[in-house]
Amino acid sequence: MKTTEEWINQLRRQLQRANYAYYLQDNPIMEDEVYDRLYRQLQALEEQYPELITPDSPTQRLGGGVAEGFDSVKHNIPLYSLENAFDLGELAQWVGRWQGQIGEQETVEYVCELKIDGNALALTYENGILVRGVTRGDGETGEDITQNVRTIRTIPLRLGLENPPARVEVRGEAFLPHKIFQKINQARADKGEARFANPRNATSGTLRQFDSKIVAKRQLDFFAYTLYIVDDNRELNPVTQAESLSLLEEMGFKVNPNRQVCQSLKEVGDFYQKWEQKRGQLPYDTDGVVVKINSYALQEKLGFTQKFPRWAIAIKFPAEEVPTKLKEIAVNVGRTGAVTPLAHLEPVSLAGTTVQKATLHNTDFIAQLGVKIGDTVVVRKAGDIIPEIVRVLPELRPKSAKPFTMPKECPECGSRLVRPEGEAATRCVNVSCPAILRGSLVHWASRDAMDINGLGEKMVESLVSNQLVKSVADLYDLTVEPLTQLERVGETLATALVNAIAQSKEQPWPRVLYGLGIRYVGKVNAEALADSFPAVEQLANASVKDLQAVEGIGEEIARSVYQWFRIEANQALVQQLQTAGLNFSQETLQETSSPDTSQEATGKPFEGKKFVLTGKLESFSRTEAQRLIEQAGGKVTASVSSKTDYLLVGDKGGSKQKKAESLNVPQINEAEFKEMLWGK
Ligand code: 0OW
Repeated sequence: MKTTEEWINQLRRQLQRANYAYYLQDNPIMEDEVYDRLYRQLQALEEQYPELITPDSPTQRLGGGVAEGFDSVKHNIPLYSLENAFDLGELAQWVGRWQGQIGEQETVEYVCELKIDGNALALTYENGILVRGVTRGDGETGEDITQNVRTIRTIPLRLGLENPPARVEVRGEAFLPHKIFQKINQARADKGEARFANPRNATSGTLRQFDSKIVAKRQLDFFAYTLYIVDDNRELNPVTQAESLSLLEEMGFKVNPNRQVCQSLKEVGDFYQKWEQKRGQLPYDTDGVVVKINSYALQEKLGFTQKFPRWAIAIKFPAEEVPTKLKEIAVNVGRTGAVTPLAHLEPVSLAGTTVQKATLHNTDFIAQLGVKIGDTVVVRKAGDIIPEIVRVLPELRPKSAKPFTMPKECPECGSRLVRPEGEAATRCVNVSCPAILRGSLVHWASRDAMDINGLGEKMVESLVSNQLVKSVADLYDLTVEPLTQLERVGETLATALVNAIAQSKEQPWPRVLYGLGIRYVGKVNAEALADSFPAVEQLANASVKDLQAVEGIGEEIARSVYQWFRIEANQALVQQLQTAGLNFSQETLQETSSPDTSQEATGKPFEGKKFVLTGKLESFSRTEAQRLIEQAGGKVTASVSSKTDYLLVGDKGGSKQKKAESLNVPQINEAEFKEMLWGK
């Protein structure tokens, strides 16, 4: 029969193993409810026998009450900071500074570790039990936040060693993974609290919470990177940094796996460059690579300067956020007429590129930022490439700073700007505004629309500013001669461009529709609309309701299409383009003398057949059915039209059945579909 103590110890070991598997190996070994039941059993036993409670019991993670403050304590071993290098040249200089102190013949091995952008912590274990956790402070003294440190689940309360050394000092970085950071900020925003600027600030703000229950909820994480064994009979005696990192893992710590022993500076440089590119994929922030001489003997030989170890250095990644001066706010008129404020900045290097402009989105964003012309602002380059202004540094605001006011007239054509109610954007609505014209020409020629080579932004700019083109239709009246008058346009380029424009008349109706640039009508919607309305007249005469019946077309898009066709200038444009020979109707298959694609010719049961799917199918998903149809030579379109051959109806078919009935499109069920596909 087990004694109570044996039973309690067994429960503790089971729970500790479960915690390790769950938090450090992301590989749970028991269901949550099993863990909770064992946890409650342990709690009950410890309540009954409080004298049996030990500090490493899993029940002791969740600290006691709210601390009044934190004691300031002296580190047993100081926490050093790191000298910084900003590129590989400075790394070589670092080597040059200590190379003389070690024999030429000695081969130097390095350990490269990712520099986690969090908060350093100093942990002390006595006889394998965590007894203290301290913030870095100034390196000599820090704040005793033991009860908060105990809530960090990837910091073991007991070292996983059979007979642990008398004392062990561990250093590492507490941090918040991006996902957790975003959750914390969302929760704060929901409560109307200010967001943390970045995970590092959120980590230090959390570590210094007086209520450790809040800390526990924040789910901090921890990577260990330094181990000191303070013990006489040193069974464990790591002689390199690499060995210490492996030993820390054995003890039950999380050690960053993206580390590497390097035999040369070249390898160190490769490691740095690899992670400068890859770090964006990591679920936590890093701000560089820490390079350490691997051998402890060499570390001892080199020792420390006033502040840094001579045997370690941090090569920083280029900053993601930099301050710079906002010189001017100009406005840019986009293709749809939207007028967006654009910040002109003092050029600054940011993550490897020089940034001079950044979007300010709209006047609401400017108001929210509280930015003025002349301010110093912080620019960030998020994952995507467009730099963004994240905040103003008001303390650096010059007296000459002046507020931004949106112009009343369009800077391009002078017509009054409007701000449609309920919209954040201010816009120019003059369809012949050069900015709108430029935008519509670039869009018309773009890859997914008419795909006209040689008609990019530069050529468009020159055509418009030289008054050669006043609408998209004018493109089709261009001849070689006037083009050769343009700067840097010779006979060859002019001829190629005229031919490319002429060739674009072959593009099918869906591309022409997309090229018109109707608001909210993207590539997919254009295809769906062209499928449902195979000729422009049908589309132009369709009611909002008819338009909404098309798959994927909501009210907003339907209204935008309906209104577009009721604007004179647009109707005229369509006329001109039709006259120029552009396709404003979808050739139906039997009308064209297409190559013999009959079933006999290709042996595919659905060759040349057009299907529309509706309702849930029993034996296939939508995509599987679509693939089967395409493999059998058929095509699947979004909505029923007069050219649809079959409507495949799953359960609870929808509005498409009515449409099919009205257009006499045959409807088949799943069984019939299988029969057609595979015979009896
Ligand atoms: N942030 C880190 C990190 C690391 C110590 C030991 C010798 C000098 C610094 O990932 N991987 N390794 C060390 O090594 N320090 C690190 O961070 C330091 C702690 C304090 C200042 C830096 O953030």
